[in-house]
Amino acid sequence: MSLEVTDMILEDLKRELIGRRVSRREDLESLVKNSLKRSLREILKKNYNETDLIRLIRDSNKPFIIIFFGVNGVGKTTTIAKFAWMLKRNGFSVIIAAADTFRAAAQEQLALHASKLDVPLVKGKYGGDPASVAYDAIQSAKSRRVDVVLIDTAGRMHTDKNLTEELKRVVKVAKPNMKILVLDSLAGQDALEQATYFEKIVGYDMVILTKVDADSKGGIVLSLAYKLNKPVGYVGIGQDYESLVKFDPEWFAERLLS
Ligand SMILES: Nc1nc2c(ncn2[C@@H]2O[C@H](COP(=O)(O)OP(=O)(O)O)[C@@H](O)[C@H]2O)c(=O)[nH]1
Ligand SMILES: [Mg+2]
Repeated sequence: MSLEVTDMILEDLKRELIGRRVSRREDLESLVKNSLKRSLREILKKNYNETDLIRLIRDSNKPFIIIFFGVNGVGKTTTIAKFAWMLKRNGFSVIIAAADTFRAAAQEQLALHASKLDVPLVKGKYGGDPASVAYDAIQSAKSRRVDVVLIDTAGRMHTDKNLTEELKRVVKVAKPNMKILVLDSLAGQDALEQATYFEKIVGYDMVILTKVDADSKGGIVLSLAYKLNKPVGYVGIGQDYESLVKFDPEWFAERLLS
């Protein structure tokens, strides 16, 4: 958790607790813990509007286009597979665009998921133009009347200027209905830096926080809510398709203190 957020929570606690009369029978520890929980919950709820993605897609023109980005290894590809699974379960048809043409194995990884999920995949050549892969997938979705296009992209850092320009171009060509930043809960304060960077270059509507099942409390969520006004829509809690769940502020506050 960042120093800034910590300070804010401490201030909150002071306001709430200093000068308060406590009866002899009251348990001090649980009194403090409850105040702390209330404070965390308030921050987590600050910008939280429960995005009902399923309804949003149902009510939108088709195809509904979602692009996923984030640095290498955060879980973009896995999250897209989970998303495809969830969307199919809700009755939507899905097509995946493998617009990560940068890493040789990336296309194969997606192809494996696509065949397991029985979802069509549009691939590009290794080193090819990711924007044209996205474009082809969207055209194909239009002609086949597919509901949702999920676009996977190559991982990138702010140090890589080419990849930054490339992502901007993919976004420009695809004109997505929704942009999703994928962050790894194990990245700690680095995740905040990534969130700031991607906000600057392309912006995004939602964050998905992965690997919350690993040994991490995910304190980054507090910074995201407090500093960037960004809601976390879903969290990844495992490697299988079912392990993508809606973010729940109550659950998260509980978890931070457990
Ligand atoms: N435990 C756990 N592992 C995850 C989760 N999401 C992704 N992973 C793993 O993280 C690794 C990198 O994922 P990948 O989707 O290839 O990341 P990408 O480079 O961003 O596309 C893989 O081994 C995934 O199985 C999650 O929610 N929990
Ligand atoms: Mg990938």
